[in-house]
Amino acid sequence: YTEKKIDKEGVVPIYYQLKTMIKEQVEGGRWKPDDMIPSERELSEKYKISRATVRQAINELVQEGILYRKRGMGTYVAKPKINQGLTKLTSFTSDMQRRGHKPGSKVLHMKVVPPSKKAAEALMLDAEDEVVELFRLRLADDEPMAIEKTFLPLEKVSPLLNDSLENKSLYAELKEKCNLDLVQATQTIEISYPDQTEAQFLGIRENEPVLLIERTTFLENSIPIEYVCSLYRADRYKFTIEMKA
Ligand code: 16G
Repeated sequence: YTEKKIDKEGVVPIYYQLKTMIKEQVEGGRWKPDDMIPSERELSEKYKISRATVRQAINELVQEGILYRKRGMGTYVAKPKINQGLTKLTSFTSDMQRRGHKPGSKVLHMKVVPPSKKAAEALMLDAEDEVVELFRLRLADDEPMAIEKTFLPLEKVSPLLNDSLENKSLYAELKEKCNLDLVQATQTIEISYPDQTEAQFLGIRENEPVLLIERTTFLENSIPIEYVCSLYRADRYKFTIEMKA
């Protein structure tokens, strides 16, 4: 492996060249998750560039979730994002297990409420019908990944109310306790920003972008059973879509 050099005469900004070099070290696996990277001073001396230039490169890599800082300690390599496929209808629990992470969830609340307009529409309910609103924080290896607000028609899922769903798979419970088979889902993904409470639950800064994901899940014969609105950490999560021509 030969070290790349910084081209000081070119049109590509110097900070950008350094940023690319650091990214390549991380992606190439030479710098591993939780490794400490050289300090600003070391990098500026090594490449004979200003500390402000080094700082700009590092700041941007921190913002992109490739590096993270520990106060008064240094800058470290972040863990790679969790990559979830969007080809199969799966649960958070099975996704995490398949990737070798320990799934977890904290129930923030579970209550019976009248459906919101959106939930009523998605679940094809009337205003008089009731829904179970389940608000959960999802964890991977004890680290917060997402918050999910799930709406389920009470009429079909009442056995869920008997037990706590703490650290349990909703999909597994729907199958076992309610005898419901989920067969398909429609999902949208867009950018959003958490409010103060949401950011706190996710352990991120307020106004750090997140992925807003809405899903409606169906039983056989297109009967809607679940409407979920979730916020996923954009610094820890990415999605892969498979396409066939
Ligand atoms: C995933 C789904 C969510 C579903 C949950 C069930 C996405 C974006 N969301 O988190 O809609 O309610 O799995 O997981 O994939 P569980 O069975 O582990 O509770």
